[in-house]
Amino acid sequence: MSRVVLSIGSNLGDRLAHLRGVIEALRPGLLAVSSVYSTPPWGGVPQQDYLNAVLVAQDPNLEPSDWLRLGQELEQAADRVREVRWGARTLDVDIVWAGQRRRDGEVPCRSADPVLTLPHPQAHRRAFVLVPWLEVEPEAVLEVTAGAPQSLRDLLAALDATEIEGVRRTDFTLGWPV
Ligand code: A4P
Ligand code: MG
Repeated sequence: MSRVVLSIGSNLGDRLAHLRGVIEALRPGLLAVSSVYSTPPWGGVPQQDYLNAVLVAQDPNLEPSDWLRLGQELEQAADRVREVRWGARTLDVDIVWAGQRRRDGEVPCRSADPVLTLPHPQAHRRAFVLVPWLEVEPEAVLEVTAGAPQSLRDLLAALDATEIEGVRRTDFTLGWPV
């Protein structure tokens, strides 16, 4: 049993349709879906703006590695081609955070494995992740350093104001909850 926070993004082709495809595929396990944000490209590769959103999902049968595989299948279904790191893509699905449900509560997953690094090593530096995540989980915390949880609000406040201003909420809808 795991609960995950996913960041989804697209800046090639029918961007909104690519994001909506993820919602359709994950609908049974979705707990929350943020607004759709228009965001300038992060990472220094010149490319067109992205549409980004954050989802929270849960499934009794999926482990964090299953969510990664599912995300990669969705990327492939959107005809994603792996070219430049941080370059343009039809669909990017990143596991920002994962928690394992235990009898005594939920334990955040930590992993330095390059195949699945948790929490996502760039999440706290990215306004395009923090702004939509804050919208759906205002009380969430992220342990950038193990044992030192920080609120999303504090992490966001540490980013450059121009980067935060670049993340703009749109009127697009992803068809969730209906
Ligand atoms: N991987 C390890 N940990 C994770 C994780 N937590 N979630 C591995 C997802 N994947 C993870 O990813 C490379 C490898 O990372 C995978 O094999 C996976 O096993 P990739 O998707 O093949 O390559 P990539 O996406 O080009 O590289 P990278 O470093 O994952 O880039 P990101 O972090 O996905 O960033 N700007 C805006 N505004 N909005 C965006 O959505 N996205 C990116 C991509 C760059 N700039 C952006 C956006
Ligand atoms: Mg990725």
